[in-house]
Amino acid sequence: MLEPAVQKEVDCFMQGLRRRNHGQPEFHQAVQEVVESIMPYLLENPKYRKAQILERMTEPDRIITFRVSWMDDEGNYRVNRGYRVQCNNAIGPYKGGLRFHPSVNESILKFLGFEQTLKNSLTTLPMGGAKGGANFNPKGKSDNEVMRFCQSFMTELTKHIGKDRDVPAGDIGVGTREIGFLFGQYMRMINEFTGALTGKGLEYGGSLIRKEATGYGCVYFVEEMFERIGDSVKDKVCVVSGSGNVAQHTIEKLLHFGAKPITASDSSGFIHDPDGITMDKLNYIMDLKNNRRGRISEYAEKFDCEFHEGKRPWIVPCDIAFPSATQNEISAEDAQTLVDNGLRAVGEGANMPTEIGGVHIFQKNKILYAPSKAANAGGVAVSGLEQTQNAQRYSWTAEEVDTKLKEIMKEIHTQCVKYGGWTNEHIDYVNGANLAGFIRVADAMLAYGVV
Ligand code: NDP
Ligand code: 2IT
Repeated sequence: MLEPAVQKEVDCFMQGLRRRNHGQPEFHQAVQEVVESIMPYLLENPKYRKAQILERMTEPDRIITFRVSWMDDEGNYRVNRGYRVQCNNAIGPYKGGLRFHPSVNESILKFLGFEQTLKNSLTTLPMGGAKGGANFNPKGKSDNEVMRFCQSFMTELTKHIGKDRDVPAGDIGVGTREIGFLFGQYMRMINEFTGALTGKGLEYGGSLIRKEATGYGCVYFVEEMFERIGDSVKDKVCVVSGSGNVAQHTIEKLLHFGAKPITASDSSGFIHDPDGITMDKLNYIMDLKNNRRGRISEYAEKFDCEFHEGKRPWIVPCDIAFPSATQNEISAEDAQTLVDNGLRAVGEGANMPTEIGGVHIFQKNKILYAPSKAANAGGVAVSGLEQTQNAQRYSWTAEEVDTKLKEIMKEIHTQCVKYGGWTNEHIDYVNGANLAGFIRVADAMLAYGVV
């Protein structure tokens, strides 16, 4: 609970933000979570308020919107809306993923870009924050349709990106296949081979461990939280949502650590495998999702376990929850159910997967709660390492990249402990991540004066 005077300031700021950004609930939510964390610090340090840092940080540098016309396999004209929201480049060139999903709109991309700005700051690497994408649904589209869409999208996006300007990567619906098509078109347009995208294939400038980095990093972070209290993720029962890039590599790293993942999901429902998802079963999921682009329900048929149609996995008792699908997938009610069932920790692989009411429940119950901007920062961190390797025209081994990823996740944990332990004994990782991420960007903005 915030002090009444702090709450009043939060409410006042949020009222203005809502008025300026009408009808953008996801953006309001992301900002509110941060403002609740940092307002006590801002009140103690008036220089940030005098310089209107919060007002400026919540106003993206620019929002680019464009038409993406393409032709489907039947020869029909199709049109989608493309975006790039360049939020803040105070500490480095804009950096952040591209999302292709029918739900994509300005509110979602502004929330993701704002989160990305603070997340990238936490990595300690020189990266600003951005996010982009389109309301394009890759599901059911042929490879040729996806290629034509990507080429049309990149024909416009090329004008706004570059290795020292803005470096996009993948997110929901954008994986190695899409990055290949996008990078191919980018190179055609500028006639140079430069690392203006990350998440590239290994043959053309990609980094080892990038595809694994978000899920691996999330488990490394949760292990750090347990280690601090003399425990470990080993033998813990884990409930994972999603079955895409982040979920797959979270499950893989959990298996390396001797934990027991028992669920996976997609937008149709979740599978519950009480015997545990093994490495063989995970390989089946990877083939199902990455090659055959099938549905997770097929897992239940193949391995004879339950499929819960239209449901999320939070009703299954567990020690650790790893939401790894999308935003707002854990409601306050889900959070309470998890806590009532003995939850110890949460590692957010997805961006903002927990509604604010759920965040408060985790905080109140002193759950080891790793918020997304800390827990899933491993993905963009290895993207940063991919940029470094491209700039050096050199590639590091998987071991070298993995070691650096572990070091970065450890450092993020250290920063969260430093800034999240200033009010009481228990580490509030939400406050820690928000404050640590904010200060670096804010201090850079202060140095620039009125810009
Ligand atoms: P993928 O596209 O590889 O996988 C997304 C998964 O989430 C799929 O299983 C998908 O199911 C499911 N999903 C997507 N939207 C919904 C929805 N509205 N309701 C239920 N399930 C849904 O994406 P990623 O694994 O890359 O991304 C997952 C999350 O992790 C996102 O929040 C993303 O922003 C975040 N993230 C990703 C990073 C990365 O490096 N890729 C880095 C940091 C964060 P279906 O196939 O049925 O749509
Ligand atoms: O949300 C994220 O951090 C990402 N989708 C990864 C961004 C990146 O630039 O690698």
